[in-house]
Amino acid sequence: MDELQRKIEDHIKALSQFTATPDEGTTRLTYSKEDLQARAYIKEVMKSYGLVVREDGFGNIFGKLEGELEGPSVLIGSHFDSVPHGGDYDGPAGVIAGLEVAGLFFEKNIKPEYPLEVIALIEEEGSRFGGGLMGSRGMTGKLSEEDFARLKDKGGITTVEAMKAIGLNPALSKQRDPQSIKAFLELHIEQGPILEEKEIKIGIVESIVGLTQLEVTVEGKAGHAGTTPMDARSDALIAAAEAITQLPKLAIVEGSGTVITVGQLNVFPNGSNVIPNKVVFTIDIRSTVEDKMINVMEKAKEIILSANKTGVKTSIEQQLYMEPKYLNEEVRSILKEESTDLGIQHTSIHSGAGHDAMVFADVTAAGMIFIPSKDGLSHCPEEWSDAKDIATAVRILFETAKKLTGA
Ligand code: HGY
Ligand code: MN
Ligand code: MN
Ligand code: MN
Repeated sequence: MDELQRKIEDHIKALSQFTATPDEGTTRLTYSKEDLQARAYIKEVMKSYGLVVREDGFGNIFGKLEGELEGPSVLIGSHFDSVPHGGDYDGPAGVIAGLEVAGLFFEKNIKPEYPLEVIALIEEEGSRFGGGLMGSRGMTGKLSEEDFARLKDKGGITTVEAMKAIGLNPALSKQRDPQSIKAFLELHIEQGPILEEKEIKIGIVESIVGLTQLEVTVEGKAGHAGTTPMDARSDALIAAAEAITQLPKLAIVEGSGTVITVGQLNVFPNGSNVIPNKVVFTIDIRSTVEDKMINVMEKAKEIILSANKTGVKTSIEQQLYMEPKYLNEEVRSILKEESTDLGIQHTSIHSGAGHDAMVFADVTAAGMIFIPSKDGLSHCPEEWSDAKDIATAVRILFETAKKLTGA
């Protein structure tokens, strides 16, 4: 195993310890104790590579290698939060790749013309505050300071309170000046089966699926499970269930490339002998075609609102809306060229997962590469990718970063 691969293995092992659910996958929620542990580790590695470390008002971490010029910077990294009981690679693989690209600049004592900034982004998954892509949306002005400060987790704790609780400075950071960003590069695991099936190690991401997230609240009336006649109930869970079971066919009729998922459902008061008076659930809708995504979203809203006639009250909050994105042509061709130069077989690929790169694509030249996911699995403890493939990606990103920073 070469030195680079060994370092990558060490980083993966180190970060994998920072989980709230040891032995049951990685659960690292934003501004949690586990976030703080991962944050400290990432900053340590940044400092060991001579990077100037700072955090913005959202808690995104930056490790900057100064250039001959003040800016704009080439950003390289990914997110370091996780889904509940997720894997060790979704996000961290990209942060680690960014760190090790900076490590190669450091080892070879390369001084770029434009600065290189390794970036570790917060709350991409939305597991704590809902919606997701929070760190990148905050940086690019897609999430206003007020909206950011208003966000609450399931326990009613706001972002600002949660930041303070772990000693982060909750000074709400303004959107970063887009002029200060020259490009954004991200390595990510594919989270699907294509690269593994094709036996190709590198995917150059061409497009990213559009995605929208809704949070639905259904309010009924609590009551005694034993003494309340069936015709005298307004049961929030039954109403929610009747609506939810109608959702999958909305995506199925749109054909492949359009999907809908209800991943989170909370029942209140959640007593086995109490008629539920409130249910809160999420709807995640994705499509490669924006019109189809909108179509499914509108029909889902109709179904939810039609539940009102059964004596419950429903409300819908849009937590995220991202249209499908094409990534930057020029960066894509550099990634292809550098892969070819290094003799690495690669293929163009579409992403069915959302990523921070799709947010940065609105303000700068964004590029993304994938490595294979074992059995195409992700968002589960079985998620695994080969450190050897991360090392290969680092080599491609190093050459690309040199080109983009004018090194
Ligand atoms: O949900 C997604 O596509 C990403 O993993 N946040
Ligand atoms: Mn991810
Ligand atoms: Mn993910
Ligand atoms: Mn070259």
